[in-house]
Amino acid sequence: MNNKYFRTSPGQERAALVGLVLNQNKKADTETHLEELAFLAETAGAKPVTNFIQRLFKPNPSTFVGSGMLEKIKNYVQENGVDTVIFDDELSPSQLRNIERELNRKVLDRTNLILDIFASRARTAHARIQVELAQYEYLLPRLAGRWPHLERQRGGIGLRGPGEAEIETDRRVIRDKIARLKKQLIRIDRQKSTQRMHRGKLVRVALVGYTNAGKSTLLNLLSKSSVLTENKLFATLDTTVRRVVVKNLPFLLADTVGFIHKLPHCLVESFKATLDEVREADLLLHVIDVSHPNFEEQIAVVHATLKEIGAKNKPLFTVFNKVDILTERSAYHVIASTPRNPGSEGNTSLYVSATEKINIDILREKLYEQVKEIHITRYPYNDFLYNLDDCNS
Ligand SMILES: Nc1nc2c(ncn2[C@@H]2O[C@H](COP(=O)(O)OP(=O)(O)OP(=O)(O)O)[C@@H](O)[C@H]2O)c(=O)[nH]1
Ligand SMILES: [Mg+2]
Repeated sequence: MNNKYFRTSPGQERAALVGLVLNQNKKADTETHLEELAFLAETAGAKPVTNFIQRLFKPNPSTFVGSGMLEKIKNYVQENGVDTVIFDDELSPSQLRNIERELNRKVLDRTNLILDIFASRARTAHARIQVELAQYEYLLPRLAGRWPHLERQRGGIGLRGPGEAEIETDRRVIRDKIARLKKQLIRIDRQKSTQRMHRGKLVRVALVGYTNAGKSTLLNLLSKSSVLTENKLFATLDTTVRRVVVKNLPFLLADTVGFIHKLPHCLVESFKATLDEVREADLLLHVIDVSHPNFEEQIAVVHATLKEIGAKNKPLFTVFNKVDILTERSAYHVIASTPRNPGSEGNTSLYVSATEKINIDILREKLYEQVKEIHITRYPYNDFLYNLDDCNS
């Protein structure tokens, strides 16, 4: 047992985390992914108590881990009062059922956990509908035989959102709900795209990046707003658009949902309208938490997600944030591993700290230059002074 973990407040779910090291992959990578899974579990309100890691050539088709490992997990959860076992990969419906039957505990996977966090954090009707749709899409193939032994203790992580009221076991009912939610979303999407059209020709910049990188902190700083920022994953789910003026140049800056390793496809699908803000932007401001030990993988995840949503070829301005907490050793690593010519990552890049306001004036200056280049193609004969209303959505 890992000594750094201990029993916490009553009512808090105790969770064991499980990850595989596949094929020739490095164990350290799985460990980092489990650290992130632990952060996700904490964000959802659970207390991660231990990790199980197994090296396999490929996942076991019926139980994901091997039978010996499953036995080991079973003994551990029984002896240590573990309520929930969370797997770092998406489990197939049959794997989920088999593991639950064997462990006699609630079993969640990474997708389930992310959906749960989205469900508890969705504030607007739009976000709630998007999350609910993704949850039903996830639930549909997994309905039969789930959690029969947990019937009396409904609720808790993985069972919030649509699960909280009552999970209908009738697939038809769920399909009807999915159809209804999709219709509602189409209606909202239409309204949103009309709103965006009414914003006129102002240059649109969208903050993109891994969750917790500091996007909302930068939006607040550049636009003097007070959007929620938190050291938790997925603090932002809804899009906020603010009108920013640098020198005399106005433009729109959008803050939106962050990306994550293995972002569930159903969420990307149902958050399409939210991500339109990124897809339709003229310039992307990619915010990177450079203090994170895995920031390079996070950059790759962001690029892959941008490709998935069809926003790959946009001009990109890369901002390496949180330089204030870089240790000297990691600073060397960062400088050695970032492109020699930062321009090759996109148009330009810059090291900043949003909280300590390091290099923010330079960021404003660089943003000004980039936005101006686009702006003058739209307003070739005018100066920059326009009287436009604030555009918040
Ligand atoms: N040390 C340090 N912390 C920062 C900096 N910028 C942001 N943070 C902190 O990082 C955490 C996440 O910041 P947010 O602005 O909420 O990050 P985000 O990218 O909007 O995250 P999501 O909305 O969850 O995707 C907060 O606790 C911030 O205070 C920085 O430059 N230095
Ligand atoms: Mg945010």
